[in-house]
Amino acid sequence: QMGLKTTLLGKKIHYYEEVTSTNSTAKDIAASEEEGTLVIAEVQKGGRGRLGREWVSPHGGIWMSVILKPGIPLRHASRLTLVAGLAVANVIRNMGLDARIKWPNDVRINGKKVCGILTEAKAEVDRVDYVVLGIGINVNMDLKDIPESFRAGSTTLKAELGSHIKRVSFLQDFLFELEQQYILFKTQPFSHILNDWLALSDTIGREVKVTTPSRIIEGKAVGITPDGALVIRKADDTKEEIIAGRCIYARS
Ligand code: BT5
Repeated sequence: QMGLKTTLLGKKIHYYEEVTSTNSTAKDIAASEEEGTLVIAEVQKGGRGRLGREWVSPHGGIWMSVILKPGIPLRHASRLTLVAGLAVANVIRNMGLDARIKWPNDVRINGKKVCGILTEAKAEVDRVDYVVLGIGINVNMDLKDIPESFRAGSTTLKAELGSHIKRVSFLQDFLFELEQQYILFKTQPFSHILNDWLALSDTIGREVKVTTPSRIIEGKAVGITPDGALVIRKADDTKEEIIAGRCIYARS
């Protein structure tokens, strides 16, 4: 009924007017669902970012979670964040907007965040049972729908394009693109996706400050490891790899 162009993603869709978090709902049902099942909601009351941060999710956005069962080692799960970021950036670029990816999980237009990705996985020993890929895209909201404290750093597709977006056709295009990237992820060396990701990322070459729960690392982002960790060259010329953290550009 959605006219999807995919064979795997969205074969089954759980649609809600309102949930706490589509990622939480998806995790609750993931064990008994097939790969590709989607949870999508009009509004999230407790949308989550990483490390307990809030994700504002009013009417007009696309708040969704995809259940995947790639059978990969847990240490590779964060690669799917990059896969999803690449798919989002590609679809937005096809609309004529200059979407860029900020490591690890933001898609931005003109330096403003339009999408965030939250990847959560459950693993038995080292194999993932499932991965829940949570994707939030600011589509048709007005900037005033975003609370003032987040507004400066955020944007929406409507604000950038100057017109209303048809969410269903956007979702069809996005799921198609995500499925293509996911197939490449499963069949090709990850370096292929990483190369495409690097071409759209604006993080490498920047002076950055990355915050993790235990420390802050400052330096120049000089590369990305095969697993998607950010490589930072610090002032003392030593290098450090960070698999997860919040990245701030020193000058943006
Ligand atoms: C993220 O976290 O960017 C991951 C967001 C994932 C959201 C999706 S929606 C569907 C699924 N269900 C969920 O509950 N979550 C996922 P992080 O990198 O930690 O960034 C969070 C920060 O982004 C916040 O601290 C704010 O500064 C900012 N922010 C919050 N809401 C925003 C919005 N709608 N647009 C732009 N920025 C926002």
